[in-house]
Amino acid sequence: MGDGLNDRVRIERSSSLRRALSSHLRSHQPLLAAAILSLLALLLGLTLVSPRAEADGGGSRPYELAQLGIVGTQGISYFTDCDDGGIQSNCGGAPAHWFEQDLPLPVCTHQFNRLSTLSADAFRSYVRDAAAMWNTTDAAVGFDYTEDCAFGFRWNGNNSQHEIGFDDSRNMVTGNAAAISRGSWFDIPIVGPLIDRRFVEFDVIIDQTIDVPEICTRSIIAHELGHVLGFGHSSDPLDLMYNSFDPDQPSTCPIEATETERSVIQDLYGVNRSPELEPLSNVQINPGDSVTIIAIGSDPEEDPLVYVWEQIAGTPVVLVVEGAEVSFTSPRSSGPAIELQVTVTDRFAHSAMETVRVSSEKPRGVPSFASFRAGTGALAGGVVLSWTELEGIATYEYCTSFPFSSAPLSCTNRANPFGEIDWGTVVTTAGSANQTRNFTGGVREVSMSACNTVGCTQHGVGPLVGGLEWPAWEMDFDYMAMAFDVPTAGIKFTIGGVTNISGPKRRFEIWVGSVSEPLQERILSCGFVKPGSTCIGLLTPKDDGHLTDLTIVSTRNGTPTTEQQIRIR
Ligand SMILES: [Ca+2]
Ligand SMILES: [Ca+2]
Ligand SMILES: [Ca+2]
Ligand SMILES: [Zn+2]
Repeated sequence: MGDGLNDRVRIERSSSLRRALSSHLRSHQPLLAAAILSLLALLLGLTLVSPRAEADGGGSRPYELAQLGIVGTQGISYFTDCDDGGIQSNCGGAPAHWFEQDLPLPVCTHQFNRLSTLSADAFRSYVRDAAAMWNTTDAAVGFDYTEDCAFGFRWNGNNSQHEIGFDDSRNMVTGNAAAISRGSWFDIPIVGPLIDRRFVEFDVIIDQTIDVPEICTRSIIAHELGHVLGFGHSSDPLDLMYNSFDPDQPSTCPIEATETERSVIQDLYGVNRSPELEPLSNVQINPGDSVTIIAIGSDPEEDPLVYVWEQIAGTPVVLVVEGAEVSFTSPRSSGPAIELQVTVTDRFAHSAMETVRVSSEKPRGVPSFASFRAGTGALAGGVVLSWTELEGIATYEYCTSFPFSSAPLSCTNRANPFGEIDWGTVVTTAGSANQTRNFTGGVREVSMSACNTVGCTQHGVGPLVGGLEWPAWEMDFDYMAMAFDVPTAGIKFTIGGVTNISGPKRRFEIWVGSVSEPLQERILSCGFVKPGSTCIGLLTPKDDGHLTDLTIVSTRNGTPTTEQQIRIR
């Protein structure tokens, strides 16, 4: 039972400010020991109040930009401005920050006294995500989240470990507070006019009893890590560093720094962007092959880069890593694809990631026939037959066979799933202009298979295709005919097409019929087809007329009529 004042819980980020002289610095830290006289600590907290109250004068105010020498209009203070807790003599002025030799800043988590509603994995993943988010703000600062802390079981001040943990009997998070960040720094110089400030240690302490939506727990962690980098609070309710949020309104629980906050952190540390990795192409191998993969990373600042390789799928293999290069021997038997992930990290733990799939499986799927069209560019002067591309393919195999024969006549390897028609019927005699010539031969069936080093897919069928050249009448065209029937599904397609390769424009018509009576139904009149143009006629399952023969009829005044009759069923 609460205090009964209000049933609407509101969590407010406010702060309580304390000044503390460190009392037990370890002797093996000469730098800190020397600075003991000016080591300062500040707590910035998130306070849970019900109803909302300005109990401790909370609420941030915009800092005086002129004091900080920063150009801009951000209403965001620095941690050492102590804006939320009243004026204090040793606050304000040069903002505290981490020095480059402290970066990337190692932070770790303690699970002791963890919120009962939060799993250890979820806690770690929220911290991991928040640290990664700050690492993408393009500033010369970054977190190295090292998972659970190696030393101790709960957070402690002055232990040289930057810890994220939960409150306990020490009761550091008091009243209705949700979390606090406890930072310490020293002034440079220790005595005399302030020039700079260097953070020494930060601990984030989360109340062990808060009950807020997941997004707000994530927001609290991201917000507190913002303090760790040197932020105070923002006066803009949309900013991650705003000092209050309402757990009933998840929209008040941002988990990403805004553009304004990115620019403030870049002002404080300078700009440093993330490295990039060139995309890795998937690899096809034979079982038992040795494989070497090289990642190629680059960094806008030419920071030194560190590569980490990790296997994320497939039968475990032994990775031999040498910088950007990884080698392994694949299992002797074909199995699921091996997937590797490479992460490249710059000096501030900004990172980029790529994955690569190494497969010793035959490619899956079947190329399906896609188009019959006049070739252009380097393929001009003929017809291009194309099939769909499949993933992870090294080469395609284009085959021709006699109609209704499964035995290939010839097969050739291709880089792309394209084929052409390099045979045809050539009529060398002229004859008379008013004759009609019926052709029933000269077509071949074409098909396409996709291959990697392990094997090939089944052949994807294509149409029956052929060509006619009759130089005496300037005829030069290619044509196709195809039936695509799925009897079990009651599906029937009938397709015919023609491309006028180089002859003068001719009229073409596409007919269906039987062997003895080929011209029963005209499915398309193409009109004149110019050289380089294609005409395609199609009967869908909704249409009638799926007969056994398809005939391409061509006419032109003063030339013979031709009929290419093709049995398709
Ligand atoms: Ca600590
Ligand atoms: Ca407490
Ligand atoms: Ca960089
Ligand atoms: Zn705060």
